[in-house]
Amino acid sequence: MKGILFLGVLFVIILHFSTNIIEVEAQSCNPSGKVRGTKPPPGQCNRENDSDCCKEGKMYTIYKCSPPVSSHTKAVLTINSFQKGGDGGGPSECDNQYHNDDTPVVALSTGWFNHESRCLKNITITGNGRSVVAMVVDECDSTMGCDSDHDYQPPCPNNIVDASKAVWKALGVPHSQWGGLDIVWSDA
Ligand SMILES: *[C@@H]1O[C@H](CO)[C@@H](O)[C@H](O)[C@H]1NC(C)=O
Ligand SMILES: CC(=O)N[C@H]1CO[C@H](CO)[C@@H](O)[C@@H]1O
Repeated sequence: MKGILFLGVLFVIILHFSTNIIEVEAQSCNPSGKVRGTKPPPGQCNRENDSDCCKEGKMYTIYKCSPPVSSHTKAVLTINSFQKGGDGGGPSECDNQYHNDDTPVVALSTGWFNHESRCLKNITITGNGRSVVAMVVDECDSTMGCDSDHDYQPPCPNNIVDASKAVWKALGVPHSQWGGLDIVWSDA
């Protein structure tokens, strides 16, 4: 009797772990490597609004993929300037233009940007109890960073919606809290 109970418990434990493993595998997006940080040359890496600058010798993980997209894909909302001279570096990849930060525009991590397939399309972002529609204009490059093309900023994590301040305003997030917010997004 005790033996059967023991086997039963063991079975449940094994089942628990094996379903966990399957779940992890379905969600998996493995790193594709690392880049080594180099010190930004003088005048490089715009620190506007606390942009992160690469640290010399630090290793940064890079990704070619993002987590699978669903109707409520979890992401982290960050802030970016898409204006000329802002912390976003060059013009947006989708249209080679700069964008006014008072318009709701975003950059997506490389996997979600998906080879420009979401370019100039809208996504719905839900966070802080509100929703906003924003247009995808750029890539937040998860595959490279710490070079002049990326203003000596680290590679993007693979789960980022990098948004203009208009998006933060529309979600009603107090200015002092702009920077990192758990959100969900979907194709609009
Ligand atoms: C995206 O949304 C904007 C503003 O709501 C709208 O003007 C534009 O037509 C939309 N674009 C697409 C591709 O749906
Ligand atoms: C993207 C963004 O919010 N940029 C802001 C950075 O900080 C300056 C000065 O406070 C603002 O003028 C920008 O709008």
